[in-house]
Amino acid sequence: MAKFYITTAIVYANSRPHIGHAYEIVTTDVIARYRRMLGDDVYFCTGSDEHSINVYTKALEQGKDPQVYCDEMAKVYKDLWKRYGISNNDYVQTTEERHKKSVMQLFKKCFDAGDIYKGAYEGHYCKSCEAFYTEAELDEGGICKIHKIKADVVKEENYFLRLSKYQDKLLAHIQNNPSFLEPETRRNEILNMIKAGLNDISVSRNGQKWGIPLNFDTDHKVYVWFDALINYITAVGYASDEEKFAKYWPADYHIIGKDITKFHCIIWPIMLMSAGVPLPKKVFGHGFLLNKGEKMSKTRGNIVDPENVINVFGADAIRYYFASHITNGVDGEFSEDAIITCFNSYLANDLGNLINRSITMVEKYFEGVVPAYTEAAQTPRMKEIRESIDALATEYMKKMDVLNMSGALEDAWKRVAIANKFIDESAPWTLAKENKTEILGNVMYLLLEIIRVTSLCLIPVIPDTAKKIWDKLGIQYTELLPSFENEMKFGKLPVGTKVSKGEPLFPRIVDEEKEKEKGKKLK
Ligand code: ME8
Repeated sequence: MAKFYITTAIVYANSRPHIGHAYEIVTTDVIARYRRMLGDDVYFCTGSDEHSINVYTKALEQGKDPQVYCDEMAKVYKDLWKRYGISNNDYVQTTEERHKKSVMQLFKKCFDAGDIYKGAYEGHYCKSCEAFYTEAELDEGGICKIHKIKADVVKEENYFLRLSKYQDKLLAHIQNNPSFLEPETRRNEILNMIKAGLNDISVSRNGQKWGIPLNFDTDHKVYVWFDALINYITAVGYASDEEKFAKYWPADYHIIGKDITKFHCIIWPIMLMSAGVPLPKKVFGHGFLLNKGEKMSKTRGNIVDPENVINVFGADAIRYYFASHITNGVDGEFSEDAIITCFNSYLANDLGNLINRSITMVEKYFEGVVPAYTEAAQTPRMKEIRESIDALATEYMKKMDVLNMSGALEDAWKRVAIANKFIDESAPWTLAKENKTEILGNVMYLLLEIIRVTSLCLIPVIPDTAKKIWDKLGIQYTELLPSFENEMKFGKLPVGTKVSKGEPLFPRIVDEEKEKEKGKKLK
């Protein structure tokens, strides 16, 4: 059993959930569930980034104790992720004791290695990015390029980490390990940054009230990014559980947004190199969800609330949309119209209708009992379809293995399209009239097999619905299929099984606004 450790970024605790957070955690969940399905020992972790000064300020504004506020916000996220069907094994809050211990240990290792020194910082600091910037990195007038706010001018005595010392080593690592940082565009950005030269960075802030104090100089708090990145090792037992740490570290995947690649691919690996901890195997910087082509931001007032979205559409529609309609690695579009169209056409029409029509016919022509497939009645077209079923597992896994979920689902949907077309091509109603029972049995068996293999491909994406499909097919599966490739082979559906149509799985989503508009036009 291989271990597989996967993480998302940890969210700033002062912000309410954002649809971009939901996108990141859903796509990570799909990968985690995929690996679990294949039998890996998966550890999937997410969490809250709580030592930002913005968290402290927000808590005080609301008249709350910062820790109480952090716990409340963590609960908001945990409850929401449950509704999204997220299967994380752990949730790290950076104010937890286990995390403080882990931060202190890593800080000390870097210090003992001679890589942390006291110096004076004079420059800019964007509160929203929680990042230090040189003037050249900001827009004119010292404006942060990301948040469009004026960065603070800071003059502080801080502790610095020697990024410069590790510049060549990091460059060589990324050049020699192309899979360390994906996709390619992110990799090139980071390689260029390293080649341009790395400056040492502050890893402590002086005189702040909130954060983890340095135990040898308590006026200083650990810089929030240095603190937050360490969550990835805290979760698997760094400084608290050696056995667990040896088992799960290094992480197989850090899934993060493209805006924070620099922290994960420059600062984080150097912290680990300095402390003598192995580097994660891969950092994947996904794209951003845009709202009708525009970046979502507070100033534009176009941030989509994932709580509203799940209230309206339910988890299946959103999970399927994220996995199938957004190409991992590039920016994607989020709109309610796109979700409705995707759900209605891919799930309700393509798959839902296929299931309904096929089972209705098996009930009508074979009293609901799965008929035998006979070689004698096999036509060349049937043979082709059989072969395309057999080829699906390899195609699907090849894409899932490189995080191309949309490609993997596209391959499955090609089979769904084949099946829908095959109903019309083979006209089962005529075969029934002409008493061509063997041929009709083969047609039905092929349709049911396509439904079955599609449901297996859906285990990581919409697991509860995959189970409902098995109920309709009268078969028992689990989400754990170490022999996935074998189960995907044509012919695994037992002959004689009783199918049942039951309730439709994907009732079409009606866009009430549009229906009203149509009504108006008709009048
Ligand atoms: O950056 N589309 O937290 P965060 C897709 N605490 N993803 C988006 C997005 C969008 N529109 N907006 C944000 C932080 N994200 C730090 C991380 S990790 C040690 C510390 C993604 O709450 C973003 O890229 O601002 C990041 O990966 C995650 O949401 C959390 O963002």
